[in-house]
Amino acid sequence: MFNKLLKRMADTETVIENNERVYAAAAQKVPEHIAIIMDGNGRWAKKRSLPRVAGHHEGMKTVRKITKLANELGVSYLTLYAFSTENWKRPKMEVDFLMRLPEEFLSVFLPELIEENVRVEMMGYHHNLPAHTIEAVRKAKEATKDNTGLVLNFALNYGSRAEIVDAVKNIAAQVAAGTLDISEITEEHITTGLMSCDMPEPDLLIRTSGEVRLSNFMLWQLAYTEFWFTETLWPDFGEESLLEAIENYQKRNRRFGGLKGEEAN
Ligand code: V07
Repeated sequence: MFNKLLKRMADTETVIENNERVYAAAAQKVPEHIAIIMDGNGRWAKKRSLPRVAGHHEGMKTVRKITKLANELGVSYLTLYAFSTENWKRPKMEVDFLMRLPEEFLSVFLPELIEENVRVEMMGYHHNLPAHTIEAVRKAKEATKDNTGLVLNFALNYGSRAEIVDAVKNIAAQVAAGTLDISEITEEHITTGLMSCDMPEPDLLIRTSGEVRLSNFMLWQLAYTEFWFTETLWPDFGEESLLEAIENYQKRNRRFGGLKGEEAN
């Protein structure tokens, strides 16, 4: 009885402490666009002698928590790397399971996303994706299209080099057609040819689980982004973890190649 009361007090303290951190973080410059490579779901499961898919399923709950907090903090765009074009190489059973997750996630959480004014988007290639997966995402996009809060952008069957090649092909076609001169080609032509063309570039990239690489994720868009790598596995990445990443981001002095703050004097 006494132990339970103590636990309850400790939990309440954590909630109060987190609320204070949310309030303080929201009062400063919050990253407008956060992109996350959600790694470590398989390892989380392995540590518990569970099948890898149990880790993916647990990771879905983290998506819910992090979306909610990002929205509360006033983040405008949250891009989550859910499935890469390289992930098709995984065992068929695992791929089939992953392709069911968008439906499962949305069947449980879509009402909540609507309630929270979140807009669902997807970035990635439709080809190869099962019809049921595309249909689930299409419905969610449709149901949330007029929402004005956080944009929750799932990178699904996404590969950065492929999208850059596509943007280049589009430019080449315009040159071949005589509607664009080579001398007129700018960065803007590439940027507008990417699937993220309607979003600002990410201000903060987070990768969980201790891997320190980009794995073909938003290579062009991350040119000036601040990086945050953490050993924490995605299913363990809680409110405190996102707050820690944002607090660290807020301490940094972004220069975009120029001079700002201290060194400018
Ligand atoms: C996936 C859960 C999170 C950890 C990373 C891998 C497993 C949510 C979605 C999703 C995608 C589109 C959508 C709504 C939800 C998802 C896949 C994997 C393939 F419109 N989580 N999650 N999709 N994982």
